[in-house]
Amino acid sequence: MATKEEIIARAKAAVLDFDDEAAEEVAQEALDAGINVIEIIENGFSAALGNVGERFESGELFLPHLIAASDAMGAGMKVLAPAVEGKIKGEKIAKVVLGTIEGDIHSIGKDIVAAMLKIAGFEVIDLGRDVPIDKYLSAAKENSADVVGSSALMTTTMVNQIKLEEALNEAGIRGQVKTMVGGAPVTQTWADEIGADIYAENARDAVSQLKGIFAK
Ligand code: B12
Repeated sequence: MATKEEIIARAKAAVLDFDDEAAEEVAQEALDAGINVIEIIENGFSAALGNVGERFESGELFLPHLIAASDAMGAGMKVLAPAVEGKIKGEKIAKVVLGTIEGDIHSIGKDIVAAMLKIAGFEVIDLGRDVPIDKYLSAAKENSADVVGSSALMTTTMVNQIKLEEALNEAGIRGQVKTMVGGAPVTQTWADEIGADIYAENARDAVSQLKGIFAK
């Protein structure tokens, strides 16, 4: 049987090779071998995608490569999804409404945050990507959410996180929820500037900050 390190290395390779089938296979093998899904996501798929992103930025790779790499990661994540869901038992720590902000279709980071929060015992209402501000509002109200989280991957869409703050205020529910922002261009300074309650750098940080607030 392959070791954990070998499986993680193959998960990385599947994304770097843009190979959906290999990603599915290695995800299944990771499950069969009882490897922690967090490790395969963070150290395998996500690490490889980070590498593809850097090579895209340096001009070595192009947009079709990015799409193919994120598709491969998506294929692997689909296989891991039931394991993530399976970990969700018992009483939830808090309810988190989460989505990628209006105008932005980058979903990979948000999906990782959603998966890690679920694993940690939070209920996550995942609204998907390119989420209209109104949809955050109705989901927050309907679910009596404790947290409204938004992801933005572009400098052109992070401004919509301001709209979300304003809309929650106008709807009179800003006081009942904590707002959480994240995504590559988002910083603590940005969160402070727009009045968001929580900024987290990555999924692990998001879990630990929310646990700090809600897990008593
Ligand atoms: C993959 C990718 C894509 C994929 C997205 C696939 C998908 N389903 O998500 C595709 C190919 C579709 C794509 C499209 C585009 N992309 Co693109 N893309 C990327 C890339 C390479 C990686 C993003 C990623 O997934 N990273 C991996 C994840 C794991 O990291 P992450 O998202 O940062 O998430 C982590 C943290 O940020 C945090 N986090 C994330 N969300 C949240 C939310 C909360 C609440 C919290 C607490 C934490 C948190 O936790 C996550 C896990 O640890 C980045 C470059 C980069 N280095 O960021 C460009 C990048 C974001 N894209 C960019 C652009 C311009 C585009 C396009 C406009 C390209 C085009 N010309 O068509 C379109 C976007 C169209 C649109 N309307 O949205 C630019 C944005 C520039 C800017 N203005 O800021 C970047 C920076 C590349 C570049 N340098 O030019 N892209």
